[in-house]
Amino acid sequence: MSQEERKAQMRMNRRQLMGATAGGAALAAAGSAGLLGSATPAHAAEGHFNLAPGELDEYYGFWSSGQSGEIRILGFPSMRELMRIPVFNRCSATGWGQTNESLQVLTEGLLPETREMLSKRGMKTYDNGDLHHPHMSFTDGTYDGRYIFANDKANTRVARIRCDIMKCDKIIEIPNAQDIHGMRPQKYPRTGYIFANGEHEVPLVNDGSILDSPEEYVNIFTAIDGDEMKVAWQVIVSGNLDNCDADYQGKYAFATSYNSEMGMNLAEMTANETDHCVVFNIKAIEAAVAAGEGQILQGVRVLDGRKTANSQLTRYIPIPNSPHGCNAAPDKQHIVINGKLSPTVSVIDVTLVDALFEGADPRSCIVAEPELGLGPLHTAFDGKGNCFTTLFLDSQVAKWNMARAIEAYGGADVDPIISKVDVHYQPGHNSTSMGETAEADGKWLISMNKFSKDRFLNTGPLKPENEQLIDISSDEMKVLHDGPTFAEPHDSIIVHASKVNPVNIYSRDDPSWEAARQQAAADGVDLEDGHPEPIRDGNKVRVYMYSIAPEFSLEKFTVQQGDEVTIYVTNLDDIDDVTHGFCLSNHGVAMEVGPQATASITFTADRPGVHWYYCQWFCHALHMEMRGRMFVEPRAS
Ligand code: RUQ
Ligand code: CUA
Repeated sequence: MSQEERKAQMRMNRRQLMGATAGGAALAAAGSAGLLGSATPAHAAEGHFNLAPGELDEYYGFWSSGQSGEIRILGFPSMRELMRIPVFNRCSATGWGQTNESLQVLTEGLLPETREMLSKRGMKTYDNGDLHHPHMSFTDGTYDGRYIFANDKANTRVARIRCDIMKCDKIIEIPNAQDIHGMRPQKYPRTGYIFANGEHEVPLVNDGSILDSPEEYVNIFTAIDGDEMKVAWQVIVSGNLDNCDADYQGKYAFATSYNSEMGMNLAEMTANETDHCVVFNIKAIEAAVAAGEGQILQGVRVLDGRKTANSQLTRYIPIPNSPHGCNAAPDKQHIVINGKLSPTVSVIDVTLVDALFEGADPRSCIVAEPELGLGPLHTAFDGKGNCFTTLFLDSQVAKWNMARAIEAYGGADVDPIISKVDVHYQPGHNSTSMGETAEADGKWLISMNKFSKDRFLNTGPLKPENEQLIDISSDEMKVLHDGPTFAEPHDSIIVHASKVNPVNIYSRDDPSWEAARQQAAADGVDLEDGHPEPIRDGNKVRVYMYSIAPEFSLEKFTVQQGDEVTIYVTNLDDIDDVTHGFCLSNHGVAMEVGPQATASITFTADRPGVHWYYCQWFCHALHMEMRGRMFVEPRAS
């Protein structure tokens, strides 16, 4: 039978079964309901979060997962988890961290010394991460639906997620820095740069020649070119960097900095009454890079922006005390710096920042410093002049008015605080709907609480976080919903669904499997036709098959014990929601193959015998029958 006849027969089987069996009919119906559903306008009136079955959310929530290393997509405000995007973690379901395509993403941006260290441990890449901050790319001050960027505090990396397919396509390890914490995209004119804070200070060439000499440690602020996913430049700073944000003018980036003492233990780190917000002057930095100033270290231009350098690259604004969150308001004019150990937040007016670079007192750009309560960590905005600050120690969110805070700082007898609401318990980040863009809409606030204690059934010593949905459409904030989540969503963004337009099936031209395409071409194989026999190349064997529900094009193939086998599966189904999988029994081999995608996986076949492979993604009424055999011939002794 020719390839074309074989495919025609497989498609025929599929159609008959889809039409004839109850399971098939149900599957087909589910597919079309999905299509209709996405065409139905989402409706979520204010206060309307308890969606009826089939009703769609008004927003996407992109949630970090902290030490789980992934990104989660939630429907918002229903708070239903829709999807997980593996990034820095290893994912059993999708094969992320095992497929050749994901390993390319996970390994190509590693530093050479990291690769060497890991290979000595038999590893290709890290399999953990600590993903704190997911943020979408911007154009003209609002989300543009291209990418999500996210940091890995654990292994000093920055990742990019493509929003068309909701998969990670680039990860880079940041040289010279240690532990990327705060991370934000440039808001204007577009992203552009991704600003990434190196939190933990280390010797600038951290090769063991300097150890316990903290006075020689530095912190590094990094700008990444988000289009190329390459480091553009780095600036050495004084003090640890915590969170950051960019202005709406494209001129400055701001980073909170604690431990101006450069202490090595808690007492030393918290000794000073004030620390800093560091301002980075993007034009001045770009000019210094163009002029070849500074030094090249690990292939990156590194400039000196320390306090002692007295350069035009940075300014250090004194802020009480160990500030944490750094949030640009949608009024495009104010940056809120959250005091953490100080009960205050400090408000910077960006229109007064130019003067700092002309010699003005660094504090002259502070236009408000309201006292809100204990432990202010992060602030979100409603786009109507109000701000919402989490108070970690008080377990509250404070709603306060920016204009009134500025008047009060000027001496007027007004109270900027509008109301407070109890949250359960110890809130860290918070986000409002569209709140980190110029299109903040003032409908919803999520308070991401670090402790849930008694709010849910007891799950043993390890308890979920509690994310609380709060209606902010009126002065009085209303907690409407408790949402448990596993370790440990730090941060989230709430993006109007109109900004995000993922595809339903892959394009066959997708760059994700370019390496597979090239290998197939070199082997004279068309990925969409597969190949009836394994292609042998020494002890390397390549097996090409395609799938059309509920069949793989190969029902069996044979390799020799000890062969390094690569399986390429191309999913020829082009219907929404028909993902297949390839799972090889007793080999620890499994992957997702999306509709119209090619995915591949490489392993050593070292177990003589018969090994079934099966589709591990429920795709069809005859999904259980979607399987085949790998024969492994014993090595001749
Ligand atoms: S931080 S709880 Cu990693 Cu975003 Cu403030
Ligand atoms: Cu294909 Cu299950």
